[in-house]
Amino acid sequence: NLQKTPEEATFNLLAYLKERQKICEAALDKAIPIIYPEKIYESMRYSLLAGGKRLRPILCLATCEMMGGTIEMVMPAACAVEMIHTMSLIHDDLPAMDNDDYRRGKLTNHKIYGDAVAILAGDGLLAYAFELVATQTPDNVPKDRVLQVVARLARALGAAGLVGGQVVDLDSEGKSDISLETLTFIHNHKTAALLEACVVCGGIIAGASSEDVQRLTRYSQNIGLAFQIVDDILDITATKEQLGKSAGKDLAAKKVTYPSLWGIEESRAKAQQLIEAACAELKPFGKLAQPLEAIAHFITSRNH
Ligand code: GRG
Repeated sequence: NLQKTPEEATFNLLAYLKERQKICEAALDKAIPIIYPEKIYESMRYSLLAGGKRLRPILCLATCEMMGGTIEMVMPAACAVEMIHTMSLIHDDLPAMDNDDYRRGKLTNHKIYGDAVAILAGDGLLAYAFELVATQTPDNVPKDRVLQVVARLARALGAAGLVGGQVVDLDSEGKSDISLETLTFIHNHKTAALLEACVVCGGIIAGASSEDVQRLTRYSQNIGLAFQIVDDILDITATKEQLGKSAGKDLAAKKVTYPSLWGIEESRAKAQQLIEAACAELKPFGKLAQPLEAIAHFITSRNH
């Protein structure tokens, strides 16, 4: 029984992730049935149920449980973060942005449904994410916590988060003189902001104190940056098939990345330092922090 794993001496992360992925997939599948007009629901479901590690909802669930909350309390918020993440991937893949043909090993949304429906599918997922949190979070979660979650999610994806990071990233395209500061701005906004919202919202739903929210913020900022450094390393070391990217698109050659600034070995060392700093923030939570600790280590050891 995976509910008991934080109390066990050894923690089986792979079994934990598999179980949590299953729970999340089932909730996402249930959240969006196909009704009229079918085309838009099919397009939303095509990307939402296309696989992926489900790291964001799992972080949200794990943090809520660590702070004494339940899966039922946090599931609408967990589904919402995966919907927001998926919409950002759909829009990121469009011809006007990264122009990618493949995502998660499948043709991108616009390749199947066309640009207009892909844009609308992203918009539909984004709107539904907020509707879900606002209307489906159970009544044992005080409404002020729900309001805080809505505000945190909105901030993480707007111009202060994903959108801001994407704009600077688009501006940087093809330039070889991007500074470390700009690169870090891009990743803090494009990647770390949503990961932070996943962790912090999980904590808020469980009623975390402001001191604990600060700890969770530092944990998630560290894993967010480590995640991106590892992503940059994988862009160089993993095969295109593993990454599910378009054939012939060599991102590592075009873009300034952490490995291009620091080299692969130093990038690995920095990612490791960030993970250790992240885990240090979890010390006060003792054994209950095992899942979040193991997820932090998984970020540096993953191969896709
Ligand atoms: C949010 C309104 C709004 C617009 C979106 C397009 C855009 C603005 C932002 C781009 C955000 C983006 C694509 C960031 C990259 C994030 C990232 C590291 C994706 C890969 O995440 P994984 O490895 O993927 O967790 P899986 O497939 O496992 O979920």
